[in-house]
Amino acid sequence: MGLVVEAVELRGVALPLRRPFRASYGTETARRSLLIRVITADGDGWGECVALSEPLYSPEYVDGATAVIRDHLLPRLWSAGAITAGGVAPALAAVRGHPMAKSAVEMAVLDAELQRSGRSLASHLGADRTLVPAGVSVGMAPVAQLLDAVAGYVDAGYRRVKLKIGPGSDIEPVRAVRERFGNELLLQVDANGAYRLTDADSLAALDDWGLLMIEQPLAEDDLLGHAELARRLRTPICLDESITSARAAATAITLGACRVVNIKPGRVGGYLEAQRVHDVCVESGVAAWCGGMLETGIGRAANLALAALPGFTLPGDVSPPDDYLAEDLTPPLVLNEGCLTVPSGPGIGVPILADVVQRFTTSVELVRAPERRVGAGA
Ligand code: NPG
Repeated sequence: MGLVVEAVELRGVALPLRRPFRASYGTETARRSLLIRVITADGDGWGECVALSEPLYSPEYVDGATAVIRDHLLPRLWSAGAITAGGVAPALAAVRGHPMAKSAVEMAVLDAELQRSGRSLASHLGADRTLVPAGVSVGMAPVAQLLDAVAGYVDAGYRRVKLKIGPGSDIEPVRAVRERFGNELLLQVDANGAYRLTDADSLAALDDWGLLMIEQPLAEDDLLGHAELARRLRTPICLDESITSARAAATAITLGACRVVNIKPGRVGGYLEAQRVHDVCVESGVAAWCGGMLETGIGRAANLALAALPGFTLPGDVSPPDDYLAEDLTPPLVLNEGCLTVPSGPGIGVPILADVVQRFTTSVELVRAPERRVGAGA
């Protein structure tokens, strides 16, 4: 039975980061984020929109996502009447793009639906384990600082380390980390599309350093370039930004553009599409792992549920938010021997700390569903 959403709260929050996070697309010093709360007669559900404050990772950004949800997605949600989580994407499909905004709305409906039935997101998605190994993503930094950061993560027990790279900042940090920590460390790099195919020779120099993969070396629309690069590198190519849907994943894999896929629910329009991307990877024998977007504990808890599916065969960017947020919106997710426990409570499965949410709120807007005519049905 569908849920009747009575109102949706759009809440902007700004959470200080413990340290700036630098990647080839820019530097974040605080995590501005948008929380969605759907209010239904059967209880509430929460979602988190992972768009950044500026459109630097992808075209979406927090203020744009807020406007799209309010002005274009919610009217379609109201028109759909009583809705199931599986019905959200079809109801919103007429709106082009905006996967992060759509994902947040679907996540909130999914949370409400699962809370109502007492089922966890992990079991709903098909998780087959209760612990997931955690990798950590280290922002760009001068080499001495980078080595200190990696040392801390190795001591903390992380199962693999990912370095952000870009032209002019690639071989040197990789060599420094390998020389200091040896070949046993599971190490990978992420370029966020900063290279061109003409850089193939300098990327091939990374082949000597035993990397698990190089993530998104070229532009997101350059699948043929990635396929060509794959023929010229020994290091496996992983795609992130290019994988916008299960269909895009199937195309990239068929073209030989990647041997590994980073799955991020926000980037593909929701957890249900993320599950389908996972299925494509499993059917094609391609390794997958769960990406991260500096989520609060709300989004991260949901990511842990996804990361517990059987096709997630590599450690994901699922470090506990405590690592990068000065304060989190949920009780801490804890790293234990390099693993995190998959939340097992109903829905997203973690409590939300209302007082902390309140303290970091920068804006709140309650959008009510239009009055339904009596007898018009749900
Ligand atoms: O642990 O969430 C994390 C960070 C992982 O590097 C990470 N994310 O390009 O994948 C990325 C990057 C990112 C962060 C992208 C924030 C967009 C927003």
